[in-house]
Amino acid sequence: MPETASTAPRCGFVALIGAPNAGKSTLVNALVGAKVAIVTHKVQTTRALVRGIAMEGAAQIVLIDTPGIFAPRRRLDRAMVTTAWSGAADADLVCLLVDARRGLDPEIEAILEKLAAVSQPRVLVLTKVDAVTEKPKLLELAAELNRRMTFEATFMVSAATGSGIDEMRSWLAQRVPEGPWHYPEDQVSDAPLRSLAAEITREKLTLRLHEELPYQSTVETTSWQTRPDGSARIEQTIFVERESQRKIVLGKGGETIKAISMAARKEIEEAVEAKVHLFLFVKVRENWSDDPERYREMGLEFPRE
Ligand SMILES: Nc1nc2c(ncn2[C@@H]2O[C@H](COP(=O)(O)OP(=O)(O)OP(=O)(O)O)[C@@H](O)[C@H]2O)c(=O)[nH]1
Ligand SMILES: [Mg+2]
Repeated sequence: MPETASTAPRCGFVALIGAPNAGKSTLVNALVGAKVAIVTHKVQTTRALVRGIAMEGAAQIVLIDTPGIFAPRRRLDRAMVTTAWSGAADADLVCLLVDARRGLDPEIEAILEKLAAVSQPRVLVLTKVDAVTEKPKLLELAAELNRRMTFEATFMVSAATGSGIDEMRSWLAQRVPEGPWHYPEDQVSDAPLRSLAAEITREKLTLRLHEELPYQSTVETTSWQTRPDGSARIEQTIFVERESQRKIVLGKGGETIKAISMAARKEIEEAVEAKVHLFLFVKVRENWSDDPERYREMGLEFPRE
């Protein structure tokens, strides 16, 4: 290959879409090689677009993590699903992620139907292949999906074992268009640290209280001060909808919030590479999921109805 062809910079936007819990955020983190998006075992973890930046040779791959696509009911659901599709519409390439264990179910069918109207080139990614023991099943699923829709390529990946991740990154690096990088080479995400910090706390909250509440809570960073010794003093507010939920978040004698705070602080410290003093406040805001201000904070468009 002539030298210019391999060294000319390339840069492109690659959207990852799929049903809730398909493994989108986990795959973005694996491709980037750093945690830029939060992950939980719960559906509807990701709420707004998160961009993770992967570098491979002369290529910068900007991965757009999107909220899962499902039949929305509530206002927040609608905002999330609209955002997911807008992520696809703005990308150079769209990757459809399908949890290999689940296969082609009505939820995926509905996504395929809408995806047909998206004009960008498509790539199929079967995720969590480590969890599928019968390999012929994977091939069958890939063949079936390829019969249903044209994909430029099909990948079978496991973020858990790392299988298929390097191949996918290399392929994307070749495939994104030639052009200057959009971000500095060492940047892994476009999210400001204050939103990453809020997301980390939301992840810990969700992991800790998944049975009791989390969908109706949201976290905002309200203050961030760098102290003379280089440490950060961060205040965050957790919004819940009822007094009973506030009590759950606090826990007996404040035990629960303390545990959440400790886990979040540790991870925020890693992200900002500095000592962190984290102060969490829990506020009851009855209809926060109908409040436009909360959507702005999350980076979501507020659905009018
Ligand atoms: N076994 C296995 N589990 C995985 C793999 N990738 C993701 N998971 C798990 O699947 C669950 C969902 O992962 P996420 O990355 O949060 O999924 P998502 O598609 O971003 O979900 P939403 O943001 O809710 O739409 C988590 O419990 C992950 O640990 C994988 O390669 N193998
Ligand atoms: Mg996600």
